[in-house]
Amino acid sequence: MPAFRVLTLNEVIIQKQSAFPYAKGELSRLLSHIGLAAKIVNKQVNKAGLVNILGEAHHVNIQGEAQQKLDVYADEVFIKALKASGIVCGIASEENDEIVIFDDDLSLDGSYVVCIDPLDGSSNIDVNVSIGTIFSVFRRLSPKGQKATIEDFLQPGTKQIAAGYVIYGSSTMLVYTTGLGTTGFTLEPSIGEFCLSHPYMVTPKSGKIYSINEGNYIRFPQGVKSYLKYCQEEDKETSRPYTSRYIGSLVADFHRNLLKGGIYIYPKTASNPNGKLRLLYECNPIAFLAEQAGGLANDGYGNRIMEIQPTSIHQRVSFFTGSKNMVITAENFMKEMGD
Ligand code: AHM
Ligand code: MG
Repeated sequence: MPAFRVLTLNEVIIQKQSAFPYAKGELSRLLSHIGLAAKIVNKQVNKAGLVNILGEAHHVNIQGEAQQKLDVYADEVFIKALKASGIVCGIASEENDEIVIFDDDLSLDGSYVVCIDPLDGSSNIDVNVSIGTIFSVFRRLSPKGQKATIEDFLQPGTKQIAAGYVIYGSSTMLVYTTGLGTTGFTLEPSIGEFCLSHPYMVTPKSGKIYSINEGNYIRFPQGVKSYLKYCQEEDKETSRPYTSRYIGSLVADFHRNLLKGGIYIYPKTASNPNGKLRLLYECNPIAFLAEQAGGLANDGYGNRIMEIQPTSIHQRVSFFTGSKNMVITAENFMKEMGD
């Protein structure tokens, strides 16, 4: 018989609800809808190699059914689940150029907007490598009862009410924060529940892992090049050389570094002059989780990611996140090289 000391996502959300300033159970409902959508997407991700779900979106399969790419499917599932929650009035998603506004009576009264990357790590989807969902929740600025506006989404990350990710990896995990620490749950597939597995996630102050796409080396700012040289130099006192690990899935790379200690860098490059990653639904939520676990998330130029005022929903930003001391050292190299 199981010990029944297992706490599920919904139980923990309800337990923590009273500590939340706007406690009316709304945020709990929203997070549990995200958990539900994650389970549906997870099911599909798990059988991605078996079913004809991969390939071109809108391609018609042998039964005459329209096939969908997994990222389009995930987008639809999360949108439906968030709409069904009745407390979200709009969504900004990586999959949609414009914001998606929910204009049914219930949703118009919703207090929240969500920024989401429904399935991040697109290059890994078709090859059975870890991918993730990343989300960020804000209270709306526009009056309730009206349609959500773009301004509701263009809030700095410091205004996030909640953020999190789902990693579809060797296990499926949901990691979230509401500003009271970073908490992780692992999906127990046989009972279909996210079970509390990482109550207080604290990232090491220093780590030994650096994660960056070194194939872009020639296009990196000089500060990043110098920092990489530092990472690779021999120095027993600081456990160098460090180890290089790069999956190419932000959630998976960040998750590993969060647990083990490390730094993730996606800098500005000659081909991506503003960086590649998106502020609203990739960097802000990851930054919130990193800071709540004792880490840092900056742009490489001494600016805190969560303090950047967004100007457009798909805005890109250069991103340095992970163990505090490593981010500080990397930014010192950037400062020294003046780029
Ligand atoms: P995507 O939103 O198209 O999937 O791009 C985001 C991904 C991140 O998950 C990952 O960290 C990064 O892009 C990898 O980029 P690159 O292949 O340039 O290293
Ligand atoms: Mg993405």
